[in-house]
Amino acid sequence: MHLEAVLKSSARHAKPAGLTLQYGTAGFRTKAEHLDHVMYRMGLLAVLRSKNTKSGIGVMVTASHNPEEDNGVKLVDPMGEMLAQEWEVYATNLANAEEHELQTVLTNIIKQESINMQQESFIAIGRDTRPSSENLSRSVIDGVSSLDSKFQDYGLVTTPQLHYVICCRNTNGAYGEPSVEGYYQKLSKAFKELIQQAPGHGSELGCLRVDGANGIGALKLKDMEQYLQPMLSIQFFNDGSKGKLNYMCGADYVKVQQKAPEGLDMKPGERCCSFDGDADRIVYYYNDHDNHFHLLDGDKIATLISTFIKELLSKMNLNVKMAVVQTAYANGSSTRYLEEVMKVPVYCAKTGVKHLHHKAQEFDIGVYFEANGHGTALFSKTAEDQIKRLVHTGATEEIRKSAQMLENVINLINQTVGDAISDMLVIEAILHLKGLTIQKWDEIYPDLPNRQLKVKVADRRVIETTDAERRTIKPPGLQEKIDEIVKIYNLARAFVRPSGTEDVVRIYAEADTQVNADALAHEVCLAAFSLAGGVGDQPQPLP
Ligand code: G16
Repeated sequence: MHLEAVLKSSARHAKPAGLTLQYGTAGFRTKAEHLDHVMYRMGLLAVLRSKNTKSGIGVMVTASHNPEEDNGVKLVDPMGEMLAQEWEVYATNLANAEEHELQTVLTNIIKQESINMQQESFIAIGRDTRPSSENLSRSVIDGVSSLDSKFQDYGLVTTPQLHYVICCRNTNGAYGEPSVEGYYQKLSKAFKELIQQAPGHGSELGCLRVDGANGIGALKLKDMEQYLQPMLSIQFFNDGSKGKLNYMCGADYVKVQQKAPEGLDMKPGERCCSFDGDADRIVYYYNDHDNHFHLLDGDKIATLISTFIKELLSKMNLNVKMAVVQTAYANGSSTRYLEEVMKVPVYCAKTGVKHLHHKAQEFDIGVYFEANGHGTALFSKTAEDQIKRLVHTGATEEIRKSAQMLENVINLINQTVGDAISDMLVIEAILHLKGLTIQKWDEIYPDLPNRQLKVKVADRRVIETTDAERRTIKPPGLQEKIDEIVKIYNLARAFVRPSGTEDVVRIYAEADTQVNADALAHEVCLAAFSLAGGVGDQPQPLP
């Protein structure tokens, strides 16, 4: 196999000698200045994957919730899902090959996957608003072009918009029109139809305050706003016109800090939400009349959506298998509510949407959400067909109406990946259809107080986990220490895991009171610091 053009161009995207990177929770992620060679090579890999699957593949340049100085890349597989895990190894090998090894690594992938290099390929490229993203996406295009592949540069798009476009292209338009315009039209049509089905609640939802994390989500939602009026009026905050991406704002900040983003003044009861840096996550929140902040995270969203779907299914007498998939971060109260009150089976997957998505695909209807607000609902082909049939053939008006509502939910929710804009519209529609205020939604079940912390260690790979990341198996003694600490507190749970997107170890703790959750998180943090090789100053208790 002659790859002269590839090697020649590669010299313009030279890998810093000795730099090794790991394919993490959502692709490669690190400081932007270390990523030029990775982008070029992911352009190459995307072409090989496209030839291998005989389908279009997406490459999104983004580091999502990470600070503005970071960047990263997410690869999108044919149906809009994350890159198949078997290919993550190829991605790592390719990213870490020294210049002189590149030809061998490429040839091995081609051989191992029996790739026909004459097969046509197509790559869709998108990027977020980071200052480094434009140049890095050019490096992806260089990689794609050096293998003579067709491509389309979609420019500034949200991550879920790129996933949507890929799915539309590969289903020959069955999922929708493969353009950002097509995305706006599909979602807004389903949203409008859903809202109009609300008996006696009118068709205006009032104002929603959106924190755009100073990122791409704000830009795209502004473009879409005209399609949503007059039903939904949006007030934008952190729209990128002045602040820095993800700095003191955005879904990750709000979830981890458990407070409102900077620059957003809330009056009691006002409905607010935050997107993350590439608009694939969303969390809601409000202040009550005593000015206490209330967060409605991915767990609350999963409960709202799955309860709504379950109610419709029971009105339709439709017996399909539905489940909710969460991660170890799910608040214990949400899991109990879903299992014990809603009687919905709940499964725990490892962190990373790729894991939740796969688990959710095992059911007729799989609702998956990470507590950080990343999630969606998946409907199997059989479930979709049954629902669509009932829209016309349902025995009663109630069955037909419920089926119609569910069909609109199917069209409104982005089934390819978690999507802040699509999830927001689904939530707004459900609140409206059920006549729920954000307070009433919050009151469905009370969250257990919880705390997330992070700690820096010399090499986070010294921590190995098992049981969907709920327990550690390495370093020796850490799990025993955590068990010992957890025993002291009521309704307590805690775990430690290495992040796959940042160079930190994450700590999660929940307990009966906030004071206890904070103390538990701190003690676990100290244990991780001392047993996993913490660097810098010893973590201090929360003020
Ligand atoms: C990515 C993944 C999420 C994951 C998050 C944090 O989110 O897509 O599934 O929860 O990273 O992962 P970790 O704890 O391993 O750092 P995003 O929104 O940053 O792409």
